[in-house]
Amino acid sequence: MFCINQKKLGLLSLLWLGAIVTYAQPKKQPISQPLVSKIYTADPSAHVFNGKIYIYPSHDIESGIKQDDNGSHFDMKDYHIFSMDSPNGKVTDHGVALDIKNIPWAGRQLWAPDAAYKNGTYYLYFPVKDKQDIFRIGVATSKKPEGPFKAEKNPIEGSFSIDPTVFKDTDGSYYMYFGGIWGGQLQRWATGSYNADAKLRTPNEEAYHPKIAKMSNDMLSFAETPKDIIILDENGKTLLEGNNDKRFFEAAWMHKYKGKYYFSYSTGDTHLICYAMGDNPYGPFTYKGVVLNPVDGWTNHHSIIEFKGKWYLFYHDVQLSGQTHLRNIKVTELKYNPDGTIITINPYK
Ligand code: FUB
Repeated sequence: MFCINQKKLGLLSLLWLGAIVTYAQPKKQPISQPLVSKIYTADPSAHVFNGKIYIYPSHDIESGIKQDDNGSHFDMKDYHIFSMDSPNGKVTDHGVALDIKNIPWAGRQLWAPDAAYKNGTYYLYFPVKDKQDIFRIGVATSKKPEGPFKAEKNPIEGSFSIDPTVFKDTDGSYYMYFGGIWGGQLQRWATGSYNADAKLRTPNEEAYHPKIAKMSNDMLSFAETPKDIIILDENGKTLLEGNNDKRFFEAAWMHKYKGKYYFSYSTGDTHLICYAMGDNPYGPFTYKGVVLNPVDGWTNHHSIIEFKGKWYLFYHDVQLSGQTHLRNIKVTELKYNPDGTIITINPYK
């Protein structure tokens, strides 16, 4: 005989309800799959060198360090470089290209890198904390895009904060864009010199400005003191800290499309990749919209390249691990509207 009391009936009803709700909400599907699954990778900076795509990502590891707002759990120690013949092609892991123990001035936390090529040499730019625990930007060189890279003895003079990206303009000039707030320490440089106790700005104050510096001919130093990049809203007003779904947080990237400059970046605590457009590499740039909606995991980071007439967005999420500090890189096609604005990408269907 099937016998059930009131309490059991209540519990059963709850289980049935749960099953119905789960069934009614199909699991969201990612629009693309991880490019690499043997190791964790993040912050993919992609470039086309010698007709191939090279990806310069962070190499995430389980450090055992507790998660905090300074990103201490991102305690990476080396870089691997990847290449592919096409965005859908086989991905080759070229192994360790640079190890933190071979960077003479480095302390800890090898974060998001980028690369550039000039006159027969490849340059790998990277942020890492120095031995005083201050983020600086370093450079390493190689004759091959995949490395191995040899680090310079000192960080780039006048560099600070994180997430360097080096853009080659059509006139052959190179510019570095960089910066990141919170754990990226940009707020500590607001007065022009380092202040470890600097407080974050309040919502009505101007947002922190990302930085730009033209590179010297040798690509190893800045040709000028870093300048502010100003991002304006649609009314021509500088974004405020309170506009945290639009203001710069970290992860700068620059690309040029039909003569316009596109400065794209992460909004950090609102997890978007946004972009702003301008008429020259220094800006000002006017906010235009969202490139990529939030991905699973706290951080959102990207790069944009053209390959054989199509445009691609490289990004990451945490599909393989489900953990914020163990990410995996991905790629998807990026499209423009006829007026040059970018069609927002949803990373899940
Ligand atoms: O990977 C470490 C940091 O997380 C990067 O430098 C940021 O852009 C964020 O993705």
